[in-house]
Amino acid sequence: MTRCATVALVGRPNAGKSTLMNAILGMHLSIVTNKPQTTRKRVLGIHTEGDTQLIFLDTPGLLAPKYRMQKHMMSYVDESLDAADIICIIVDVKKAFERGNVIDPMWSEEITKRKTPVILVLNKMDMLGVPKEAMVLIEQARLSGLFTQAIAISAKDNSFVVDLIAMLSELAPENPFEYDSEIVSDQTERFFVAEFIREAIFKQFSEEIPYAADVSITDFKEREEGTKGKWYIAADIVVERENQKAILIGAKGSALKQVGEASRATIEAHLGKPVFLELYVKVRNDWRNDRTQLASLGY
Ligand SMILES: Nc1nc2c(ncn2[C@@H]2O[C@H](COP(=O)(O)OP(=O)(O)O)[C@@H](O)[C@H]2O)c(=O)[nH]1
Ligand SMILES: [Mg+2]
Repeated sequence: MTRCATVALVGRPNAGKSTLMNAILGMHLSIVTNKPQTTRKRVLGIHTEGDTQLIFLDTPGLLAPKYRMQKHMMSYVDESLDAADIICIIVDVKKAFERGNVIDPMWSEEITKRKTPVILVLNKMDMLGVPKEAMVLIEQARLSGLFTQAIAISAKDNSFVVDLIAMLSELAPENPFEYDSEIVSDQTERFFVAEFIREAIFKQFSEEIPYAADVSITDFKEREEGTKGKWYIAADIVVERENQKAILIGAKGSALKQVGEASRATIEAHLGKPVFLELYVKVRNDWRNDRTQLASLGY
């Protein structure tokens, strides 16, 4: 008998959804930065252990959409919630404690309208000076009747993550595996490469640039094992305005070079191959609201 469940990871921006996904998978699959709205698409990660397969869907943080792009982001959340056998609501425990309420209108309606079991995951326990403070929130969660289970973890420190996995495994329905047990994701290398470049941009620039930028892989040539040639990858970094392009490129190309170096390191670690990476910056006026541009960027 095997068990298999699709698990949606949802919650506000910056709650630690992608960090948790990576902690569960034991690898850097979903990009993480200290800025909200880093994750823009659905990222699928598969955890297979013994006779249980858990298929995680990491999602963009819940928000009221202002751009067409953000509408797409929220549709990935909806689709993931619809596909889920189990929903994990990830909450920043410190923020919930400061707010004095663990129930958040941002997601409470979404989850009550579904019959799917819901686990409340209080994350960032390492940030709570007094861990007991979380008890109040767990009690609130219990009284609300909204959750099947509640658990307090730290995704960053990988504490109680195995307990969450055990909790999910117990709730997983009896099903055949959906994926081969060796597979970690069904998404393409191209997708992850574009994500790693975006991650480097998020880390390197402050406020405006990360949100105005996206990445499109224009060339991806795998080279045979044993040949000296590196894999060749070319990508366009799309921004909204000329001045953003100038900032991204920097004096004598120094900023873009830094993006290239940082992302190449992550890409090489992910692919396990040496890579020749070429980056170009393109201006695409108002792409975040443009249906055609969004489609070409995979939204
Ligand atoms: N202290 C602490 N920080 C965390 C924890 N989990 C995530 N973070 C940080 O919170 C920020 C947002 O994390 P991320 O996984 O991108 O959040 P997401 O937007 O929900 O996917 C990053 O700076 C993470 O390093 C945690 O358990 N403890
Ligand atoms: Mg994320």
